[in-house]
Amino acid sequence: MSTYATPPINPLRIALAAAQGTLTPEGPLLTRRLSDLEGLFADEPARKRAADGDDPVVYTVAASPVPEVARELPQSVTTILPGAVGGEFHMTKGHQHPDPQGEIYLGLAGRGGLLLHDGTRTEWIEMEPGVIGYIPPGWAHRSVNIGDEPYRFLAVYPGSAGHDYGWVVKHGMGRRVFRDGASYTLAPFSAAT
Ligand code: S6P
Ligand code: ZN
Repeated sequence: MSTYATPPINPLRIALAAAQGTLTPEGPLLTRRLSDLEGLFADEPARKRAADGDDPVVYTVAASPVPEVARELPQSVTTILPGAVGGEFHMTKGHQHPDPQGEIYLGLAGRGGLLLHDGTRTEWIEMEPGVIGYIPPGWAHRSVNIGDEPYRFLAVYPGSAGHDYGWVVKHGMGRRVFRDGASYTLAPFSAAT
């Protein structure tokens, strides 16, 4: 049997309730409101007005109890509520994994998209229930709700990958995703005003 610097946790049975967005047993629950997303939307004055008003929840992340440590595979369920700021659809902060490792997303509910950027190239994967979006090592990723209902997905990622949010602030994400009638349009990335 192998020896480990950090002993692995015990086998776990985890129940995923796709309609509720819960994992049981549950780990930490994170809630991001517009006030947590300063400087991320193109129309920063619109974001600030809404944040200073009712400050709506943009997304939640419900984690399982599997820890973010080397060799473990943590999971989380992200739910992005429908809405837009200055026409730009609700989205996650976006991050790069400082230890470049792959990650998978599985669509659970609603309509969304997975925006990927490696500093030069940009990719867009439309997501819906049953679709796996694969994030290769080295690609920053952001999720966007392009529908009128909550968009929800399961993420599974290496516990030692880490999360670098500054990378996205510095490099952008290549595109922004705006409402366009009943659909959406991918616009060139622009700095927040
Ligand atoms: C973790 C994975 C997701 C995101 C979540 C929120 O590697 O990619 O669980 O953390 O979708 O996005 P963000 O960019 O705020 O972490
Ligand atoms: Zn990630």
